[in-house]
Amino acid sequence: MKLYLGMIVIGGMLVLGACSEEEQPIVNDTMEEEEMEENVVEEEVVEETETSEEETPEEPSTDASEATMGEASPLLKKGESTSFVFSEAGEFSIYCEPHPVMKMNVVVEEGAELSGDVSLEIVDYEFSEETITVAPGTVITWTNQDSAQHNVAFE
Ligand SMILES: [Cu+2]
Repeated sequence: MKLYLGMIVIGGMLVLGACSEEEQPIVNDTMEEEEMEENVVEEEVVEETETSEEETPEEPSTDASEATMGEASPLLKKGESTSFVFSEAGEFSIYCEPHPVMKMNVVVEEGAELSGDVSLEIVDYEFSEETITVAPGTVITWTNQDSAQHNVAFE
């Protein structure tokens, strides 16, 4: 009799285990991706940072606008990015509109080592490079890794 009860208990645990495993994918399917991302931002889940980093490198050069004085990107939420093309040689002072203390410089110079697509980050209220020298035609993409919103603005 004891053995029989034991079997029932084990059987019940197996069924429960199977159910809880099945429930997770169903919940994920019904939640829209946008809602999930918003939840992540609000809850500030540290583990999810890796996921947003993986999503980052997606065709940086497609919607890049020309780097021009007075130009500014929209505010970037965590994980969002913005790209600018630096076609003209010269020096560009960049800052963040909500936090003007955040500054960096882009020097565009013929023959510079960096060219093509360059990725920078905005982390802990700082641009990941203070000064960066790139060749004309370089596309720089900034990705915000902070929960606070930042942008990329040209003086
Ligand atoms: Cu900022």
